[in-house]
Amino acid sequence: MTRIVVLTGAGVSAESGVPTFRAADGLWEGHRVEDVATPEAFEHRPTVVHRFYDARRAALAGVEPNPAHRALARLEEAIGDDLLVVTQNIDDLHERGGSTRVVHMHGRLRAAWCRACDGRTDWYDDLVDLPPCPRCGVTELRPDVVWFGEVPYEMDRIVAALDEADVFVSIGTSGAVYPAAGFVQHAAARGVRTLELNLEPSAGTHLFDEARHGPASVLVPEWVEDLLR
Ligand code: BV8
Repeated sequence: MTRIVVLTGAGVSAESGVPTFRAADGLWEGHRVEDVATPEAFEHRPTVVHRFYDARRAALAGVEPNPAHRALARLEEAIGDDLLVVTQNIDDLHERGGSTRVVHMHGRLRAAWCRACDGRTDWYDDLVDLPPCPRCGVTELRPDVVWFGEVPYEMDRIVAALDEADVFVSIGTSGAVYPAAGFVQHAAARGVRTLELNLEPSAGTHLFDEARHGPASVLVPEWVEDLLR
């Protein structure tokens, strides 16, 4: 029975040194992220898109979970199945911080998806040199991430968790991208208590019962310690 659904965005990993989308002004090497994170970009400029994800995958080796990730893992240790973490992030810092109940609704950087056999495999290296799929050998691997215009993963599971939750907490997200940005309305419409923990007011901050502003590495441990007191 999910009592608490937590949604996280790039802000929860910011203090680990993973750049957020806004901090980079949504730009990467002069490209707008919205123009690189799309199936069309991958079809027309696969090398640019592969380099975008290869660079971010390589950078993951140099970052560590921060107190916010570890506090959420402590909460899962205390309440188990009553907590579900839904993350928009494609980094693996929630898992490396100790969380096991994590839904990557926008996919995972350290995973490759074969367009020939549909197989998904953990992946830690570059994809730009078109390595063969470990399962079928065809060189049709793409990053296993959800691009703009593609359907987020595990939406049924997420909506079911929101429907049965008592509390919805949004951490470190600007509320700019749907359907994740709409989860607060979905929760509020069902009488679920909603809380925003973010460095600054997000686009949807007015939709939350309560909003606390500051760094996730301070706000999240405080919130978890209060809950577990
Ligand atoms: C879909 C993976 C149909 C890839 C990402 C017009 C209107 C409304 C919607 C649309 C529209 N036109 C198109 C759409 C749909 C579109 C969309 O929303 N577009 C936007 C641009 C308007 N959405 C889609 O295409 C989605 N698919 O709609 O399919 C559907 C719908 C429902 C059900 C079934 C099918 C797919 C979107 C997925 C795109 N992929 N990521 C990759 O990573 O490269 S999106 C990416 O950006 C993230 O995953 C995240 O979702 C999004 C925003 O990023 P944030 O995580 O919020 O980060 P950001 O930098 O923006 O903000 C950071 C926040 O942290 C800030 O608020 C900051 O203050 C705070 N912060 C910073 N430091 C700290 C901190 N907080 C605390 N502590 C700190 N230290």
